Amino acid sequence: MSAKKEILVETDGPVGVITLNRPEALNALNHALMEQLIAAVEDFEAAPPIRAIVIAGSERAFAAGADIKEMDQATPAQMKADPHLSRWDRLGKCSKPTIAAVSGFALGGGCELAMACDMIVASESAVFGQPEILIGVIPGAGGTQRLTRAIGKSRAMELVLTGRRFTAREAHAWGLVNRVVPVEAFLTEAKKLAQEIAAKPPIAVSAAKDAINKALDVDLDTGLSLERQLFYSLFDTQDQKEGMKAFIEKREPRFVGK
Ligand code: DAK
Repeated sequence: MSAKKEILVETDGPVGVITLNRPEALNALNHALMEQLIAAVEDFEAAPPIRAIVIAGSERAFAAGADIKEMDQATPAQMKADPHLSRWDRLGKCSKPTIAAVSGFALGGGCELAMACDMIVASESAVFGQPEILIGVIPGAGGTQRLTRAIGKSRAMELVLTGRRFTAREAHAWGLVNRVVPVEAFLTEAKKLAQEIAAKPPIAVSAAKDAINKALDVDLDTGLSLERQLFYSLFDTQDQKEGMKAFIEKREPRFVGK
């Protein structure tokens, strides 16, 4: 493992911020970076005061993909056996809300990393794409699945089969990106959204996230049933009692996360 810090980690009140930090390689997602990134996500997930997580790149690059120089000579068996690859699935399973702050290149694994987050705030200069076809492969970290779910089959098919890049505006029009903001504002806007969500009752936030994610995977009846179970379970929380009491008393609620 590289001793170098491939990411920077900071907190801003209840928001954990992870910044990818390999500028020399446009934040290409090598093993060391992915290991550090997932460790940081797990730390934030385990820390009660942290209620939302922002994953950011630089202005020039969110991430230009998995590190091609680490895999160009690999065999199928080596790729399959690589213990680092399981880390790619971990982010999507994080129970706390995650927001990708994307500027510049979000290509290949970079686009997949952004899509594994719950929401994407993009700068006007953000460029998305799944260019794997141009180097002889296909997306391997969720690109064919998450992109298709987000923007529909025809568009995903064209983008993955041609490797064509697409802009933040296109991504926004297609529903992949929550909002497009001026370059200088992409990180602050992502943090602002994270702060807004972090102020909400965290058990309800986590339940809502779980239910929405399931909506993409299960049939409607199963989804409705899951939603109902989660809804009922929240009546066991102090925050539900406080939220409804505060409404009746015409005051702001004070959520405690219990
Ligand atoms: N890997 C390694 N190095 C990269 C890189 C990458 N993906 N992208 C850029 N770099 C490095 C360049 O090699 C260069 O390094 P030096 O030559 O200076 O040492 C430096 O970053 C600056 O890049 P450029 O000189 O190329 O900069 P330009 O502005 O001219 O071009 C670019 C920027 C982003 C258009 C270009 O760098 C580019 O096309 N990059 C590659 C984009 C790409 O093909 N990405 C997809 C990679 S495949 C999986 C998990 C993940 C994946 C698959 C499976 N499992 C869990 C199973 C993911 C796969 C991929 O992402």
